[in-house]
Amino acid sequence: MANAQIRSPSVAIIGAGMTGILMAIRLREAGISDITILEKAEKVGGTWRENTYPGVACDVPAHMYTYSFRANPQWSNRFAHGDEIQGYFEQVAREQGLSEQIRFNEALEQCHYRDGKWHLTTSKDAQLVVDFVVSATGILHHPAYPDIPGLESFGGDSWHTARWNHDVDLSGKRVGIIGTGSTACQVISEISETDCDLTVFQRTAQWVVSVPDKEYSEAEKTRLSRDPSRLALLRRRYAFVLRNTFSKAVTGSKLPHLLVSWLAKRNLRKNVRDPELRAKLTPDYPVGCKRLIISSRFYEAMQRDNVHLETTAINNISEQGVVTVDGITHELDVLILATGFKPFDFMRPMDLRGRDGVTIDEAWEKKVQAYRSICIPGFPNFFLMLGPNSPIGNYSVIAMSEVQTDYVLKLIDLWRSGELPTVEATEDAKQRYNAYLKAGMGKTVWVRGCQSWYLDADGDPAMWPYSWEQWVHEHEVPVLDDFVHQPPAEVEPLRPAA
Ligand code: NA7
Repeated sequence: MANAQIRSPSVAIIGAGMTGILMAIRLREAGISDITILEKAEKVGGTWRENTYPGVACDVPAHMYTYSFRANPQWSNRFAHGDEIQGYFEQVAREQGLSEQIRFNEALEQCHYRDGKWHLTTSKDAQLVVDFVVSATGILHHPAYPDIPGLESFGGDSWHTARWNHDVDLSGKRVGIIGTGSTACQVISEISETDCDLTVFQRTAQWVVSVPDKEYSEAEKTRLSRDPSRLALLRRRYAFVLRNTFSKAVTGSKLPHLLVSWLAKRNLRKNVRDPELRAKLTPDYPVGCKRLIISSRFYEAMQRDNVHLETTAINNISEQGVVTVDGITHELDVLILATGFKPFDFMRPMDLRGRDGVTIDEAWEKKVQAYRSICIPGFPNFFLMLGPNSPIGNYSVIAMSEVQTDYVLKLIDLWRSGELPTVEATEDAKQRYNAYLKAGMGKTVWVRGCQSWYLDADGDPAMWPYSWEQWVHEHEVPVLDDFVHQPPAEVEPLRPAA
């Protein structure tokens, strides 16, 4: 922006995952150097550091799942494996000299707004006072443990997929897995190839589209590194296909939905021959209502001799294993919980208080909402990255973070130039924005009769119901009228930047 800068901000970024790294890079490019990054763990990577289960991979093509400014011609596969993605983020952080700037093993515990500043207390009891806080804590970050009676009484080994226990060798063991979401499908595809005896406890069948993986040969990688335009073209092609198929299919476009539905149904028909198994694997809701599963291996895995599909509901868990409502105990040595995450927890349990000591729980008592997913009225100069109604789904979350990061930088620029005394969306703007979102929800597939992690407590999808293009367009220029303009009493008068 061309505005003269009269203030220079200090910024704390919470989390050194994909978004935190990106935000730090962009802030520095904008000439902001007073940046503190707090990371609760011992290394960067966020979700890719935490999810190390067998078969972990990104179901968005790797060349799209990269920062736009840091292409990677070296991806081994179309769908990159988790450890390779983790390596990519570590490398970017190293290249950018960020690793030295990140305060590892230091979580943010308290974050209070008073006297026009954010006052932070970390797990190491350190105190920080900053102008801006960016919460880059990720969406799928808090494991959801199932509320099944007797879970703690299980006598074997048990863990959530996001806390994989690598000390236990599954071979020769009776293994049970609860869940059939994207994570479970990857785990099942991988561990079914070992000699464990695997029982899959499915509560709801899933639609699966098969997109084959592909290994890039050394020659292809060399061609891609020598010719950046080839790499850029590959990225654009994937982005085009995803936007015009999966993304449109879920937000109400008929033709893309027909196409994706056809792909999912054909995959099931063609690849599961046994009619009884096929019936059990057939969902009773429209394709895309739950997050679509991308896998060319899942159905094959489900037909292996050592894999059993159990669709009778679970009654409880006993010391021996899983007890279904028909009274049968499925005896197990290992129980894996592929039961997903709590997507509405965001930065919690951090003690976050905005203006007048209002806690985030109070602000979100009725509903988890934000203005443009990012700004929460009453929480000035606080940005929630990938907040409620970000366009998550079958598209690259990195692309989303890049759009949101640019938008946040524009807001910070308005503060630097003095056009905004603080960056705080008005309550009215938040309500109008959420009414606009709600108006679009009716035509999306997420409200067509299924339960999923997309839905909040009121059954409203916390998703973006319009097109990707519209979302990008709406983040290009901040609407000044949507922000508080009267400097609150506690904000210091403007002073020139040092
Ligand atoms: P998901 O997609 O939330 O899947 C969780 C799975 O666990 C799903 O099949 C659930 O069945 C099942 N589940 C959860 N609780 C229970 C209980 N109590 N009993 C039986 N089954 C249960 O999580 P994932 O980790 O697979 O994927 C999350 C996202 O990560 C994914 O969408 C990608 O964006 C990456 P349900 O369908 O609710 O009946």
